[in-house]
Amino acid sequence: MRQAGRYLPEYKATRSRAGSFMGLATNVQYATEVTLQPLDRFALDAAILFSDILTVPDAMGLGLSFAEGEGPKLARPLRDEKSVGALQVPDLEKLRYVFDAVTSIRRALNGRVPLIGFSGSPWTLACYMVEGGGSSDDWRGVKSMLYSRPDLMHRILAVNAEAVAGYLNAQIDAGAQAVMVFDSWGGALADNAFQEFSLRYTAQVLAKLKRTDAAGTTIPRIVFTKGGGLWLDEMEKLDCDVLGVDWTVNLARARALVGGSKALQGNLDPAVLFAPPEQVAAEARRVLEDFGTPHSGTGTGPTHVFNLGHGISQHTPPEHVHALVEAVHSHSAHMRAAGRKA
Ligand code: 1CP
Repeated sequence: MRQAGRYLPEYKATRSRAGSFMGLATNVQYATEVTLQPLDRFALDAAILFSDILTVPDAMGLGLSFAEGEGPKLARPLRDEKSVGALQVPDLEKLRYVFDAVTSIRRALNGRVPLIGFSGSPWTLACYMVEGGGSSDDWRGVKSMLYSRPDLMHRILAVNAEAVAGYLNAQIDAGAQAVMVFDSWGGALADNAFQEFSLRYTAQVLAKLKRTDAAGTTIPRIVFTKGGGLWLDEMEKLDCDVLGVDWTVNLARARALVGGSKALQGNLDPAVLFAPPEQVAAEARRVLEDFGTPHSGTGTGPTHVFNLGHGISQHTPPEHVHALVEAVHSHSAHMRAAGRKA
C-alpha cells in the first residue's frame, strides 16, 4: 500500500522542497528519493513507485491539483454527455515523467528489492473523474450517472480500461517488476453493479497486460478491491496472481476460497499502527497466523504477502512501522521453520 507519505519527516522535507505533491511526483529525482526513503528506514521486501492513481485523469486533461492538507481536486470533472463524449485515452507521452521515474528507481534500487508499479482501476478512476475530488460519503455524482445514464458510465470505463492497460504496460517497459491495480472504491458498489461496472473492466485491463518484460521475466499482477471481501469467489476468476484484501476479510477463510490459485496480500488494519509497539506486533502475528504456515515442507505456490489492509495514515508514528516490519519478519521466519519440521 502506501509506503511513503506524510508520516515520514524526510518525505515532508522533500515535499516542501518540491513545493507541491505534483511537483514531487513529476520530478524524477524527487520521485526516486521518496520511493527509497521508507526502504532506508525499514526492512521492506518491495518498493512501490511514488506517484498517484490520478496522474491518468490528469493526462486526460481533467486538471489535477492537491491543495495543502486536502485531498485531490480535478478542475474539469465529467458531468455531462458532452464531456464524457470528448474523453479520450491519453497520449502516454504526457505520463513520461512516471515511466522515467520507474526507470530511475530501478537503477537506484540496483536489485535491492523489486519495484511495484500501479494504477487505479477503471471504476476507481471514474469515481474521481465524475465527482471531481476525493472520497465522498455517498458517491452521489458517480452513482447518479451509473444508474441514470449507464451508457455514459460504460463509455468512461471503456476509455479508462484502455488507458490503464497502456499505462501499466508502459510501466512494465520502463522496469516495473510487478503491477498492482487499486480498486479502492469497488466496495462502494452494490452487488451486481460491482460485477458490471468494476470487476468487468478490471478484467479487461488484465486481458491487455503484458505477461512478461522484454527479458521474458514474468510480471505478477495484484488486484486490490477495498471492501471486496464478499466477492472473493468471483475475483478468484480474475487473470491475476495476487488478490489484495482489506482488514474485514478473514485470511483463513479467504485462503480456503482462493488459496490454491492465488496469493493473498494484506490485511492489517492501518489503525493498529496507532497502538504501542507490543500491540502492533501482536496484531501482526495474528494476521500471519490467520493465513497460517505458507507451505509445509518445501512446497511452493501461492502464499501470503503481508501488507496493510489499506493506506498508511499520516498520523502513524514511524517507530510503530519499524515494530511492525520486525514482527512480520521474525514471526514469519518462526512459522516457516515450524512448517519445515511438521
Ligand atoms: O509509497 C507510496 O506513497 C506509494 C505512492 C502512492 C500510491 C500507491 C500514492 C502517493 N498514492 C497511491 C495510490 C492512491 N491514490 C490510491 C489507491 C490506494 C488507496 O486506496 O489508498 C488512491 C485512492 C489515491 C487518491 C489519493 N491521492 C488520495 C485519497 C483521496 C480520497 O479519495 O480520500 C490522497 C490523499 C492522495 C494524495 C497522495 N498520494 C500519495 C500520497 C503519499 C498522498 C498524500 C499527499 C501527501 O503526502 O503529500
